[in-house]
Amino acid sequence: MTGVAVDYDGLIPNNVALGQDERVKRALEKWHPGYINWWNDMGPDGFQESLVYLRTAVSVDPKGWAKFDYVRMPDYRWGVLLAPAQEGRKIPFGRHKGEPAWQEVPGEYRAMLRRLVVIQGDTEPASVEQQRYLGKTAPSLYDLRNLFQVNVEEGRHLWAMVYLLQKYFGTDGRDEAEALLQRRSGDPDTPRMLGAFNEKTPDWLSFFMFTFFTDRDGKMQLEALAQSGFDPLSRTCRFMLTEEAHHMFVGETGVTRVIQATCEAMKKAGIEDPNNIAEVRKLGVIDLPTIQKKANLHFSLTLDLFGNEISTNAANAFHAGIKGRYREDRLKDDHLLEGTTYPVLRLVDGKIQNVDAPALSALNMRLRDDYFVDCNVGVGRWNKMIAEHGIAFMIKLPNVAFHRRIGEFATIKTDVDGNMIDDAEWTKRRSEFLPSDSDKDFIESLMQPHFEPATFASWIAPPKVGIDNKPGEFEYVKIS
Ligand code: BYC
Repeated sequence: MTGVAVDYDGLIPNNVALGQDERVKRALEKWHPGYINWWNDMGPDGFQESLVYLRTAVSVDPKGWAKFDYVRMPDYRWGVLLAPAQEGRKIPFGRHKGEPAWQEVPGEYRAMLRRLVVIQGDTEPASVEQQRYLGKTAPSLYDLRNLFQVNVEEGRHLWAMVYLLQKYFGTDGRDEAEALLQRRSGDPDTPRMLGAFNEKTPDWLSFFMFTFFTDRDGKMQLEALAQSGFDPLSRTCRFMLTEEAHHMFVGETGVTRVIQATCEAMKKAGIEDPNNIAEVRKLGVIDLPTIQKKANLHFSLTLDLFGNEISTNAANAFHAGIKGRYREDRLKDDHLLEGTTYPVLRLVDGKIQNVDAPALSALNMRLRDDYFVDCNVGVGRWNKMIAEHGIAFMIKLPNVAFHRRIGEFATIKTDVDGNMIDDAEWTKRRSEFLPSDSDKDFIESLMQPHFEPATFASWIAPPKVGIDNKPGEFEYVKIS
C-alpha cells in the first residue's frame, strides 16, 4: 500500500489494499447493498436519477485529490480512503505518549474506541436523513448541488467509520455497522445517538446554520480524533477533514449570502431599521433578527454535542491516547495534563461561575472553547457583510448557558446573555430568542424551488464564484 494510489477497480474504491484483505473486502461488499437501500430510502428524496456535478475523491494527495463530473448519486463511488501513513508516528499524548502509534486496537481500550467510532459514524447518516427533503425547495441549482455534495460525502464518512468497525472490531464491529443503517434521525424508537442529530432541518437557512455550526463540531471532533494514537482512526479522520472543509464553506457562505440579500434589499428599499421586520419581510428576504434567532438555535443545539463540561469519558480517552485536544500537535505543553487545571464555567450556588477543574476532566469544555473561537471567526465575516451595507446590527453568539439540554446548564433557563430566568419568563420570552411559529411559517413561505440555471431565490445572493470555477449559468444539476 502506498497510501496515495486509490484502487478504483473493485466495488469499493480504496487505498487500504482491500484486494489483499479478503475478509474485510467480503464484509464490506456484504454491507454495500444495505447501504444502497438506506441511501434510496433515506437519502435525498427525488433527484436520484438526476446528473449532479459532484466532486469525487480520487487520491489522498493534498495537491489534487478530487475530480469533478456529472454523476447520478446512487452511482457515486463511496470509498475507503485514509490519509497517507506518517512513518514512525508516535502516540502524541497521554500515558503512552512517545510509544509507536498502534496499528491494531489495543485490547484494554477496545470498548472505548468502538464507542467513539460508532458515535462518529452515527452522525454521518443522521445528517443525510435530516436533510432528505431540502432538495425540493433549493434556492438554486448551485445550492442544490452543494447539498448533494455534502450528502454524498457524509455517506462516505459513514463508509470510513464502517471500514474501521469491520476491519478492527470483529463480530461486534459487524453488528455495529448493521445498526448504523437501522437507526433513524428523529425516530422515537430507534433515534440517532446524539440529540442534535434528531432535530429537523426544515428549511435552507437551517441547512446553512447546520453546516456552519454542527459540521463545525464535526471538524473539532475529527481534529481531536485525528490526533489519536490508534493510527487507522487518525488517518481516516485526517482525510475526512479534507472533505469537511467544503461543508463549512457551504454553511459560512450560505448564511453570508442570505445576509447579503437582506442587506441589499433593505438598502434598495431605503429601510434603515433592521428591526422593522414586517417591512423587511415584504421584500422577500429574511430579516436579520430572525437570522439571529436561527443562529441562537443551532449554536445552542450544537454545544450539547460537546458532552458534559466535566467528563470522565473524555479524561479516560485522553489519558489512554485515544482522543486528543484540538490540534494537539500544535500545542506546547507536556501533553499529559496531570496535575494541571482548566477554567470551566459551572453552576455554583445558583450562579454561573468560572471554576478551575482538573484539566483532564475538562477536555470537553476545552474543545468547546476552541469551537467558540472558531465560530466567532465566521460570525465576524457575517457582521462584516452587514457593516459594509451600513446597517446597525450585529449577529452575536448566545451565552453558552442558553437553551442547553446536556451539561451544567441543562437544568436552568437563561436569556441569550446568560441571565437566569424562571420558567414563566422563559415561556413568555422564548420567541424573542428562538424562531417562533410565525418566523418558521414566514421562512417556509420563502422556500420555493429555483431550478433554472443562473436563477436564485430572492432571499439569497448568488455566490461570488462557481464550484470548480464554473460560470454563473452552469447547470450544476441536470434534473430528470
Ligand atoms: N446527546 O461523559 P459525557 C459530526 C451522553 S459531529 C446524547 O460528557 P463524553 C457531523 C454520553 O454519550 C461530531 N447523549 O460524554 C456533523 C454519555 O453516555 P454514556 C461527532 C449525550 O463521552 C455534521 C453520557 O451522556 N463526533 O461529525 O465525554 C454532519 C455522559 O456524557 C450527548 C463525536 O462526537 C448528546 N449530545 O462526550 C455530519 C466524536 N452528550 O456513554 C457529521 C465522538 C453526551 O455514558 N464522540 N451524551 O451512556 C465523543 O467524543 C463523545 O462521545 C461526546 C460526548 C463528545 C459526544
